Amino acid sequence: MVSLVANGCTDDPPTQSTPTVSAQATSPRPTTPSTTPKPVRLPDDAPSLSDVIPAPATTRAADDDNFALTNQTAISAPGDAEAAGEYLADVLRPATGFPLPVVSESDRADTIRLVLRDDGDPQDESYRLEVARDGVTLSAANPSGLFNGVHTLRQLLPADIERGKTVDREWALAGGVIEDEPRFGYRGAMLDVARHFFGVDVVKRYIDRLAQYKINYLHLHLADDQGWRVEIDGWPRLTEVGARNEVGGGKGGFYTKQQYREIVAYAQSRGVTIVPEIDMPGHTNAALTSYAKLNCDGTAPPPYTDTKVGFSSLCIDKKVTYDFARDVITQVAEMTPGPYLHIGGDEANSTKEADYRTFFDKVLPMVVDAGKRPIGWHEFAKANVPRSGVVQYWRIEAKDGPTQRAADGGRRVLMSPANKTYLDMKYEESNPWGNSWAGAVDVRTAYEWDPTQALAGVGDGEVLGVEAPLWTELVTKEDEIERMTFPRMQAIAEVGWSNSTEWADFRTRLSGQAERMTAQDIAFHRSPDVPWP
Ligand code: IFG
Repeated sequence: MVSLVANGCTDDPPTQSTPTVSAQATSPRPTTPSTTPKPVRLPDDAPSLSDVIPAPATTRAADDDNFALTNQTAISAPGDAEAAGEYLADVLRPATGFPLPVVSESDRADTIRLVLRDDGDPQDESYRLEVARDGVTLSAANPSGLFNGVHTLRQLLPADIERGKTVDREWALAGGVIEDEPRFGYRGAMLDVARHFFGVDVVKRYIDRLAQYKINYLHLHLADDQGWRVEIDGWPRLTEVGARNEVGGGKGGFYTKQQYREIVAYAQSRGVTIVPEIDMPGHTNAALTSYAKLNCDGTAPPPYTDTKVGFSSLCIDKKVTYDFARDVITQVAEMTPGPYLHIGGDEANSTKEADYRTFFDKVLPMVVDAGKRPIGWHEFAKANVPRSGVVQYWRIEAKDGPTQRAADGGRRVLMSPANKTYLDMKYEESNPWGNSWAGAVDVRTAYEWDPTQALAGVGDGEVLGVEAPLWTELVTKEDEIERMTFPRMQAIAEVGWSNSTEWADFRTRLSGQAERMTAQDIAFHRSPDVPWP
């Protein structure tokens, strides 16, 4: 924290000169100026409160109460508000070139105040953002609410704010009040780093781009038939051998424990929680090719770089399988501060039904013992999922008995119906790229659905939220991640956050995001169903 030093600063409205900001503690500046700051003209390209995606719960504009962001502006973010304050500074500094010190208190008029109320339900993500001529106040019950308010504040600045380099111009925020809270607590994305590996920098950029739309969970699919992507002590061949490939025979790769921790910490600094997935007992050829002893016949299969599914299984009857599972679960959990650990469970077509249940009866307690809530693809609902468990529904049918029964027994359901949320699907049939087994998923399809109406017997009380998975059999480069993700991610983000979803309004607001995405170098898909500028 630096404190703002009163060196020659006057109480007049902020000037353009850069104030001297020093780290010495000094007496706080004189109290707020006696005169009310002059009205601030809003730049033509400054968004209005109703342009925000996802749509806030309530917005009240105050046209003559705009706030000027200048090189005198400070961010006050005491105590647990500091992380969100630092994130706000990270967002604002590059394009403005302003120092924007993050201080513990400031009585200046031109301050952006982040205020934590202590009234709360730790799950409460709501926030109140008031923008006025004499200052901005963002208040929330929890840091998560402050992060949500910062994501909104970011969108109230002109798209130039996303340029990543200094733009010499006027910066101002439209005056008014936004009171907002999410419909669902879990609004997620998934990146499959097993089929094709993507390094730390790509994942960090993905996190930054997702966070701006209040996506608050990133599920990393860390292991599959084609690759094992995270270091596990005591099992070095998982990465020495299991990480050497990817679909198409590329060089693969993996995260050291340090790199995994770096991703987790970066996500936290943007208000995003990482959900690691180790898919078992199917989708395990990378582990099986790394350790012959994990195979029932003691023979390691060759590495696999094609795109079939359902052919691999851990050996259910061998003790070593459970030593392996325990070590992996324990070590991944230890590196993951978030509440969830995803245990996979999908397409175990080479595991007998009884063995499948035996496997999860032994392994699910390991996840709980590691202090995590287990998430599994919905097939694992056939096993004894603990009440803390989450069933992730991913198919296209409107009914699934085991999922419904699990929900009836108190488990939450994470909705990822492939025909609405799978980002590996083509947007339009005519796209030469993308999968099509779940049908084309264009922006309108990703937008016009209700997660509490999609699965029989899984309604409001059972749905934890939504998640949009990006499987990467066909995704090899970062610009393909961008194309498949944006702009469908904005649709999923609004389905997860907002109560009312009105396509005609959304598509107009979405077209307004083009300049922001371009400023962030996001190679988004210019969906024909959106009126792009
Ligand atoms: N199903 C498989 C994924 C991936 C996907 C591609 C799940 C849960 C098809 N499992 O979706 O590994 O191959 O669309």
